[in-house]
Amino acid sequence: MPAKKDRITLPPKNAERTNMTCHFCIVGCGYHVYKWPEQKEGGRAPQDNALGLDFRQQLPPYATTLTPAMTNVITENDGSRHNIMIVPDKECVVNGGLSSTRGGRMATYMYTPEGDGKARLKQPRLYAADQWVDASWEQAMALYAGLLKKTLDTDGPEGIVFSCFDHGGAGGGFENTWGTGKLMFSALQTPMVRIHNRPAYNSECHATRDMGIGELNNAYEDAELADVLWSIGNNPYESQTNYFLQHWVPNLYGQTSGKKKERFADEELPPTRIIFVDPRETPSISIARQVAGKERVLHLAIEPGTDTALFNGLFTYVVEQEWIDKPFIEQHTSGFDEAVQTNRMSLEECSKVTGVSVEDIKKAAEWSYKPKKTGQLPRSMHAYEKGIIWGNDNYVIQSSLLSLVIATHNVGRRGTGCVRMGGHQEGYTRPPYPGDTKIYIDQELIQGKGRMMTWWGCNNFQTSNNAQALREAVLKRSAIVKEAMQKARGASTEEMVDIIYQATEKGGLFVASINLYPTKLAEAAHLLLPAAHPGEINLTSMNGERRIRLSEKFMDPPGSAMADCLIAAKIANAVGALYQKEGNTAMAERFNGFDWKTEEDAFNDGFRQAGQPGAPKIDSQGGDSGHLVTYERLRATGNNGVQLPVKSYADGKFTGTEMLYTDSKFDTEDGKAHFLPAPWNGLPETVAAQKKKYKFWLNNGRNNEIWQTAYHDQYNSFAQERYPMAYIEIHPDDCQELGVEASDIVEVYNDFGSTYAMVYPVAEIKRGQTFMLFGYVNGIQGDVTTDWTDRNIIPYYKGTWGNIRKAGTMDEFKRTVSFKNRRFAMPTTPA
Ligand SMILES: Nc1nc2c(c(=O)[nH]1)N[C@H]1C(S)=C(S)[C@@H](COP(=O)(O)OP(=O)(O)OC[C@H]3O[C@@H](n4cnc5c(=O)[nH]c(N)nc54)[C@H](O)[C@@H]3O)O[C@H]1N2
Ligand SMILES: Nc1nc2c(c(=O)[nH]1)N[C@H]1C(S)=C(S)[C@@H](COP(=O)(O)OP(=O)(O)OC[C@H]3O[C@@H](n4cnc5c(=O)[nH]c(N)nc54)[C@H](O)[C@@H]3O)O[C@H]1N2
Ligand code: SF4
Ligand SMILES: [Mo]
Repeated sequence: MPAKKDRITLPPKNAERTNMTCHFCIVGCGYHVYKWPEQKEGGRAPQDNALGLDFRQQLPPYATTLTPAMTNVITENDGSRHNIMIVPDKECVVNGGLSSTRGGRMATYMYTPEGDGKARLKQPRLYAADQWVDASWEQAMALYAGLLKKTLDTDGPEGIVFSCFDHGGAGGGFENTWGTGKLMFSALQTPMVRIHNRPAYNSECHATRDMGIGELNNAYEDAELADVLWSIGNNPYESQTNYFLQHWVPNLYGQTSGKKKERFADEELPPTRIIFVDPRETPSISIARQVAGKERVLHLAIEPGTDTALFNGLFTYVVEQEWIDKPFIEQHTSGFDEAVQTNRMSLEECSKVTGVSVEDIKKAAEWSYKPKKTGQLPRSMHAYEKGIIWGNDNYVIQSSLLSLVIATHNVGRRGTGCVRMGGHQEGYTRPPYPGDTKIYIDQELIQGKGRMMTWWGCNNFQTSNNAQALREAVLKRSAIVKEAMQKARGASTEEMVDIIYQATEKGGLFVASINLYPTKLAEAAHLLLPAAHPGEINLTSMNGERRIRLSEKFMDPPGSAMADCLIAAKIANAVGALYQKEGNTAMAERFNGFDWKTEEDAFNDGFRQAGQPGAPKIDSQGGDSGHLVTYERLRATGNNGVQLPVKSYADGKFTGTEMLYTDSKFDTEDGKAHFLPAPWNGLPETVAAQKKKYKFWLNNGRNNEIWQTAYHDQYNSFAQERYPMAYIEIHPDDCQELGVEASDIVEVYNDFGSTYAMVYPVAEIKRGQTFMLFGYVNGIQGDVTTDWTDRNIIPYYKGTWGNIRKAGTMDEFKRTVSFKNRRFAMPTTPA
C-alpha cells in the first residue's frame, strides 16, 4: 500500500472541471473533479488555483473540505499522467459542500496501476486449464454467447440465470439497468433473474406501492421542515451521512428554523423532535442526543422484529384519541375500517410485545400526531430503511406503518412524507419482467437448477441470505464444469461450448461475473468480464429525493473495461450474430436494438423512451416526461440536476417535482390511498426456532467507513487498518461470560452456517444482542442468516439467532486496531 500523502497538489486555474455524483450511497452528494497534467501545479493565491481559494493563509473554518484522499495521479490509455482531485461541491443543494469518509475517498479508488484500484479487471479473463488467462472480448463472447445460444436452443431461457443490480450509482444507473434489462428481459427473455440484494425479482416496497404511495415521495428539504423526524430501522448518520448532517441536523439544532417560520407562519412550531425505532442504540441516536438534547430524542428500543406491533399500537391509540385527519380519510382513502379492526392492539399489549413502556408509546404519539394548539396536525416525517425492509415480514410492517401514516395524513404535506432513506442511488428503467411468479433463485441454484449463472455488479457470495449454503452449492457445481474444461485439451471454442454444456447435464453450473474486481466470486467463476464505473463512463442516476444528475466521464477505464450497458450490447450482438449466421432471423431479431456506441445511446433508448416503470405519470397525457431529459440539458444543470418526474423544460430550465401526492391523488386505480390490514403474527417459525435454540440475536448492518462488500475498501489501507476483519459488537458482560475481549476472534454459528468475526465490546449493546458488520470480505455475516423469506421472497436478513464461541486471539489486531467507542459523545465538561 502506498505511503500516506501529507501534501496536496493544487489544481491550476485552467484545470479541467467536470461534475460527479458520488458513486456510493443514495444521498448522491455533488462533487467536482479537477484534472490537470501531472507536471503542472496551481499556485496558492486565489487567482492561481482552480478552487479560487487563498492558501497563503489559514482558510476560514469550512471554507473547503480537502484531504489527500481526494487526490490521485491517474494514467490514461495513451500513457499520459494526470493529477485528479475530487472535492465536494458547495453549490450542490444535496450536500452543500460536505463529503463523507466514503465519498471523500473516491479519487483514491480511481484506477491507477499501483494504487488501491490496481486489482481491477482490465481484460476479460477465462478460467482455462486450472488458471486464469486474459482473453479478448471476441474470444470471451464466442464462448459466453455460444453457451447462451446453446442453452436457449436446448432448454429455453430457464437455463440462463442472472443476479443483477437494479440501482443507480456505481454498478448501476439508468443506462445500465436499461442495457442489462433489455438483454435479460427482451432478448433472452429469462425469468430466472434475481436482484443484487434479494433472492428474487421483486420490490423492497410491495406494500406501500400497493397502498398507492411510492417510496421516495418527498424532498430532502422536508426533513428541514418537519416537526418530528422518525428514523425507523435506520442509522442515518452512518448510512445516509450527508442527508442527515445537511438536512436533519440543522432542523434539530435550529429548533424552529427560519425556513419553517416563513412557510408555516400561522402554526405553532414546537422544537423539532426525533424518534428512533431500533432495537439497538446506534451512533445516530447518540449524535441526535448531542445535537437536540436528551429531552427531544426518543429511542423506542423495541424487541427485534416487533415493528408491526408498535405501529399497530400507535395506530389504535391515535384512532381512539381522534388524532387523525377524518376528512382526508373519507375523501382520499379506502379500507380504513378494516385496518382499524385487524390492526387493533391496546397500549398494554403493544408494550408487552415491543418491550417499550406505555409512557414512551404515548409520548411518541403525542409528539407526532396530537393536533397543535393552532389546530393543524403536526408535520411528522417517517423515514425507514433496512431494519424494517429486511425485517420481520416486510409486507406486513410496511402495511402497518403506512396505515398509521395515512390516517394521520403524513404524506403529501410539506414537512411530512413516508419514505425510504435508501441504499444506493436509484436508476431503474427496464422492460417488464417476463415471469408471472416470483422465483427464489438462490434455492433454484442450490437445488441444481440452471446451467449458466451470471453475477452482474453484485456479489451474493458475501451478501445473500443463507450465503454459506449458496456458496457451497455453487462451488460444487462450478467444479464439475471446471474439471470438464481442464480435461478438454486442444478444444476449439465451439467444442468447449459443447463440453461445458455436457458438464451442466451432470449437475455443473457455468459461472460468469461482470465486475470491477475479481471478488470472492472468482473462486467459482469460469469467466470474468471487466466493467467500468462512473468517471470512466457517463452515467445518470437519481437520489433519494428523485434528483437526477449526470456524472461525467473524465478518464479512461483500465484496459478494455467498459460500461455495463455496452457489455450488454456486446453480448446481445454476439448472440444475434450466431442466429443470423444460422439463418434463424426470428431469433436474431430478438437481439436487435443494441447498436449503441455510447452510454448516451443506451440512455436515449431506455430512460428517454421507457421512462421509469412505476414512477408517477405526470405529463398532460398521463405519460412519462423522461424524453425531456437529455445529457446536454443535464450537463447544464450540473450537480443540482432536477427532481423527477420532470414537469416541463423551457428557456433552458427544468421544472421538476419536489413532493409527490400534494394533490392527494395516489398511485392506485381509484386514486385513493388504500389502507392495508396488518395483523401482528409474531416471528416466523424458522426464525423463532433459531431464537429458541441459540443465545444471541445476530443483528447486522452497515458502518460509516465501509462501503458494502468492501470491494474498494479491501485494498485501502485506511479501511483495512481499521477493520482487518468484520467485527461483532457484544456487551462487555457477555464478553466476560464468553471469555473474550476486544480483538479476539469468535465463531458465530447456528443451524444455517458459521462465520467468524473480531470482538468489539460495546456497552450500549443490550445483553444477549450483537451487531455484526454485514457483507464483509473477511467474516461473512450472511452465512448465519436463515433461508426464510416473506410471501414476496423478501428475506429477513436482520432476524437470526446463534451462539458464539472463542476461536482465537490475534496479537496483531490487539496491537493495531482501535476499539474506541464508535458512539459519538462529547467529553463531559468538568464542574
Ligand atoms: N446479512 C445481510 N445481508 C444483506 C444486507 C443486510 O443488511 N444484512 N443488505 C442487503 C442490501 S440492502 C444490499 S444493497 C446487498 C448488497 O449486495 P451486493 O450488491 O452483492 O454488494 P455490493 O458490494 O454492493 O456489490 C457490488 C459489486 O459490483 C461491483 N461493482 C462496482 N461498481 C460496478 C460497476 O460499475 N459495474 C459492475 N459490473 N460492477 C461494479 C463491485 O466490485 C461489487 O463486487 O446486500 C444485502 N445483503
Ligand atoms: N456507510 C455505509 N453507508 C451505506 C451503505 C454501506 O455499505 N456503508 N450501504 C447503503 C445501502 S445499499 C443501504 S440498503 C443502506 C442501509 O441503511 P440502514 O438501513 O440505515 O442500515 P443498516 O445498518 O442495514 O440497518 C439499520 C438498522 O436496522 C436495525 N434493525 C435491526 N433489526 C431491526 C428491527 O427488527 N426493527 C427495527 N426497527 N430496526 C432493526 C439495526 O440495528 C440497524 O441499526 O445504507 C446505504 N448506505
Ligand atoms: S453521504 Fe453518501 S453520497 Fe454523500 S459522499 Fe457519503 S457516500 Fe457519497
Ligand atoms: Mo441496499
